[in-house]
Amino acid sequence: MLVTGKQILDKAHKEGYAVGAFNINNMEILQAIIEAAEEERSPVIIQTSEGAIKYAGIDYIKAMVYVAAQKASVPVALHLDHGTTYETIISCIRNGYTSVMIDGSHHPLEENIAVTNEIIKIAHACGVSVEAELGRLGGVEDNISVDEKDARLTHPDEAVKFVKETGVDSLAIAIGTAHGKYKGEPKLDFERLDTIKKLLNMPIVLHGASGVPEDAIKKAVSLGINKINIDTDIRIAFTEGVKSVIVNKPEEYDPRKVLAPAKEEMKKVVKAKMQLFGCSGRA
Ligand code: PH4
Ligand code: ZN
Repeated sequence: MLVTGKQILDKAHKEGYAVGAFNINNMEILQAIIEAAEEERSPVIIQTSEGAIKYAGIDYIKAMVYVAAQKASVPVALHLDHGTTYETIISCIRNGYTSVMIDGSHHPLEENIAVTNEIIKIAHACGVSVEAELGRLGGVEDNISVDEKDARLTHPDEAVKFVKETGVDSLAIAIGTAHGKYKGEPKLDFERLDTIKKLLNMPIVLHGASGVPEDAIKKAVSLGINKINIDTDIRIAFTEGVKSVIVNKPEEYDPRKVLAPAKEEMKKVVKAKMQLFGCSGRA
């Protein structure tokens, strides 16, 4: 069944677990995630970046996710990940997304509040949930000093002001994770997370969670993370699955047989994440 992001995340916040938000770019990725959610009896957030929309087309994405959600017996939300332009966000609302992210994290605080409020006014009037971001995630390739990295992390007082002046449904915070493949081991600022969660008492989002060690994820969930974004780990599973066929059966030319192991690999990854995040059995 199709639900809003808020319906899924308010329950996770109340009951103290996190829900996986998995990025999709094509049908096989979507099917792998939905099958995993059904088998785990888990709520799930299907999300698409602006890049995914450009790649697949918003009409294809909407049609695929709506079919999947209508057939599914678990709650499914369709979410825009890192929306940056007014046009994309409005287009997602018009196309039936049940949740959108307005990423104003690159703006100064007041401007981030202003662009977030502009989206919230429209989204909430349409019954669509809104995620915003405060603080800057590192790129894994970023060659910046420790002080500079610290300065990018979410400031608790700013988070309080941001939520008070926007009324956003969930907030993505920067506590040391980065998008993409990590070179070293990420160090998460758990004290900062604990402080922010206690001050805000609302659903908190972690981006860049692929490659973060399991014990760090468990601790982050125990301290109040309720939505965890995973993309890179699914990309790796997909590519490894395809590679295994290309390498082991170079004579294979049926796309269905090339993609079947990729789907199985992705499904395994998603199921393991659901168990780790604590959303298995919560549907
Ligand atoms: N995301 C995924 C962003 C994907 O433009 P694009 O399609 O490459 O964007 O928002 C995450 O937080 C996932 O982080 P991960 O890559 O560490 O899993
Ligand atoms: Zn992200």
